[in-house]
Amino acid sequence: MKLMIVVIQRQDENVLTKALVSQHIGITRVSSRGGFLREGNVTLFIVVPDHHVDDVMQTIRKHCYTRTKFVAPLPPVAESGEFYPSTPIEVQVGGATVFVVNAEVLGRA
Ligand code: 2BA
Repeated sequence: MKLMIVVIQRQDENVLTKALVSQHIGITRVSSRGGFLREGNVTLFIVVPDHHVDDVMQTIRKHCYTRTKFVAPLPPVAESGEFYPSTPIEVQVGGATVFVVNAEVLGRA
Protein backbone atom coordinates (compact mmCIF):
# COMPACT_ATOMS: atom_id res chain seq x y z
CA MET A 1 0.00 0.00 0.00
CA LYS A 2 1.08 3.57 -0.59
CA LEU A 3 0.22 6.79 1.22
CA MET A 4 -0.03 9.68 -1.22
CA ILE A 5 0.26 13.14 0.30
CA VAL A 6 -1.11 15.55 -2.25
CA VAL A 7 -0.88 19.33 -1.86
CA ILE A 8 -3.27 21.14 -4.21
CA GLN A 9 -4.65 24.61 -4.73
CA ARG A 10 -8.10 25.29 -3.30
CA GLN A 11 -9.53 26.06 -6.73
CA ASP A 12 -8.90 22.47 -7.84
CA GLU A 13 -10.25 20.79 -4.73
CA ASN A 14 -13.90 20.18 -5.64
CA VAL A 15 -13.34 18.76 -9.08
CA LEU A 16 -10.44 16.56 -7.98
CA THR A 17 -12.12 15.14 -4.87
CA LYS A 18 -15.34 14.41 -6.81
CA ALA A 19 -13.34 12.56 -9.47
CA LEU A 20 -11.44 10.51 -6.87
CA VAL A 21 -14.56 9.65 -4.86
CA SER A 22 -16.33 8.55 -8.05
CA GLN A 23 -13.41 6.13 -8.55
CA HIS A 24 -14.01 4.80 -4.99
CA ILE A 25 -10.70 6.23 -3.77
CA GLY A 26 -10.66 7.06 -0.05
CA ILE A 27 -9.53 10.57 0.86
CA THR A 28 -8.79 12.52 4.00
CA ARG A 29 -8.69 16.26 3.41
CA VAL A 30 -7.01 18.81 5.63
CA SER A 31 -6.68 22.55 5.28
CA SER A 32 -3.06 23.56 4.98
CA ARG A 33 -0.92 26.54 4.12
CA GLY A 34 2.22 26.82 2.04
CA GLY A 35 5.31 28.04 3.82
CA PHE A 36 6.43 30.24 0.94
CA LEU A 37 3.25 32.05 -0.17
CA ARG A 38 1.54 31.57 3.21
CA GLU A 39 -1.72 31.09 1.35
CA GLY A 40 -4.30 28.46 2.15
CA ASN A 41 -4.06 25.26 0.18
CA VAL A 42 -5.44 21.75 0.65
CA THR A 43 -3.64 18.53 1.52
CA LEU A 44 -5.18 15.17 0.68
CA PHE A 45 -4.10 11.90 2.31
CA ILE A 46 -4.88 8.98 0.04
CA VAL A 47 -3.99 5.34 0.80
CA VAL A 48 -4.19 3.02 -2.20
CA PRO A 49 -2.77 -0.30 -3.36
CA ASP A 50 0.54 0.18 -5.20
CA HIS A 51 -1.00 -0.51 -8.61
CA HIS A 52 -3.52 2.36 -8.20
CA VAL A 53 -0.89 5.09 -7.74
CA ASP A 54 -0.59 5.74 -11.49
CA ASP A 55 -4.37 6.02 -11.88
CA VAL A 56 -4.55 8.55 -9.03
CA MET A 57 -1.65 10.51 -10.56
CA GLN A 58 -3.48 10.61 -13.88
CA THR A 59 -6.61 11.99 -12.22
CA ILE A 60 -4.54 14.58 -10.34
CA ARG A 61 -2.82 15.68 -13.57
CA LYS A 62 -6.19 15.99 -15.30
CA HIS A 63 -7.76 18.25 -12.66
CA CYS A 64 -4.97 20.32 -11.09
CA TYR A 65 -3.73 23.37 -12.94
CA THR A 66 -0.57 25.42 -12.76
CA ARG A 67 -1.24 29.05 -11.90
CA THR A 68 0.94 32.11 -11.79
CA LYS A 69 1.06 34.13 -8.58
CA PHE A 70 2.89 37.30 -7.72
CA VAL A 71 4.56 37.74 -4.36
CA ALA A 72 5.82 41.00 -2.94
CA PRO A 73 9.31 40.33 -1.58
CA LEU A 74 9.84 41.19 2.05
CA PRO A 75 11.83 44.43 2.35
CA PRO A 76 15.17 44.24 4.14
CA VAL A 77 15.43 46.19 7.37
CA ALA A 78 15.60 49.69 5.92
CA GLU A 79 16.69 52.99 7.37
CA SER A 80 13.85 55.48 7.66
CA GLY A 81 13.39 57.44 4.42
CA GLU A 82 15.31 54.85 2.42
CA PHE A 83 13.65 53.88 -0.88
CA TYR A 84 13.01 50.18 -1.41
CA PRO A 85 11.77 49.03 -4.83
CA SER A 86 9.30 46.18 -4.17
CA THR A 87 9.02 44.50 -7.55
CA PRO A 88 6.68 41.51 -7.23
CA ILE A 89 8.22 38.12 -7.95
CA GLU A 90 6.37 35.73 -10.27
CA VAL A 91 6.00 32.11 -9.08
CA GLN A 92 4.33 29.13 -10.69
CA VAL A 93 2.15 27.16 -8.27
CA GLY A 94 0.98 23.59 -8.85
CA GLY A 95 -0.67 21.71 -10.48
CA ALA A 96 -0.05 19.50 -7.42
CA THR A 97 2.83 18.56 -5.15
CA VAL A 98 2.73 14.81 -4.55
CA PHE A 99 4.70 12.71 -2.08
CA VAL A 100 4.35 8.91 -2.07
CA VAL A 101 5.47 6.75 0.86
CA ASN A 102 5.03 3.13 1.82
CA ALA A 103 2.08 2.51 4.12
CA GLU A 104 0.82 -0.36 6.19
CA VAL A 105 -2.82 -0.58 7.16
CA LEU A 106 -3.02 -2.17 10.60
CA GLY A 107 -6.78 -2.17 10.71
CA ARG A 108 -9.26 0.00 12.51
CA ALA A 109 -9.29 0.18 16.27
P1 2BA B 1 4.12 27.30 -0.98
O1 2BA B 1 5.18 26.92 -0.03
O2 2BA B 1 3.28 28.49 -0.66
O3 2BA B 1 4.83 27.53 -2.40
C1 2BA B 1 4.13 28.08 -3.51
C2 2BA B 1 5.02 28.13 -4.73
O4 2BA B 1 6.10 29.04 -4.48
C3 2BA B 1 5.68 26.79 -5.07
O5 2BA B 1 4.79 26.06 -5.90
C4 2BA B 1 6.95 27.22 -5.76
O6 2BA B 1 6.69 27.53 -7.15
C5 2BA B 1 7.29 28.54 -5.09
N1 2BA B 1 8.28 28.38 -4.03
C6 2BA B 1 8.17 27.65 -2.88
N2 2BA B 1 9.27 27.78 -2.11
C7 2BA B 1 10.08 28.63 -2.78
C8 2BA B 1 11.37 29.20 -2.50
N3 2BA B 1 12.03 28.89 -1.38
N4 2BA B 1 11.89 30.04 -3.45
C9 2BA B 1 11.25 30.35 -4.57
N5 2BA B 1 10.02 29.87 -4.88
C10 2BA B 1 9.45 29.02 -4.01
P2 2BA B 1 4.74 24.47 -5.78
O7 2BA B 1 6.12 23.92 -5.88
O8 2BA B 1 3.73 24.01 -6.77
O9 2BA B 1 4.23 24.15 -4.29
C11 2BA B 1 2.88 24.34 -3.91
C12 2BA B 1 2.72 24.02 -2.44
O10 2BA B 1 3.06 22.65 -2.22
C13 2BA B 1 3.65 24.80 -1.51
O11 2BA B 1 3.10 26.10 -1.24
C14 2BA B 1 3.68 23.91 -0.28
O12 2BA B 1 2.46 24.03 0.46
C15 2BA B 1 3.68 22.52 -0.92
N6 2BA B 1 5.05 22.03 -1.10
C16 2BA B 1 5.85 22.22 -2.16
N7 2BA B 1 7.03 21.61 -1.99
C17 2BA B 1 6.99 21.03 -0.78
C18 2BA B 1 7.92 20.26 -0.01
N8 2BA B 1 9.14 19.94 -0.47
N9 2BA B 1 7.52 19.81 1.21
C19 2BA B 1 6.28 20.10 1.68
N10 2BA B 1 5.35 20.82 1.01
C20 2BA B 1 5.71 21.30 -0.20
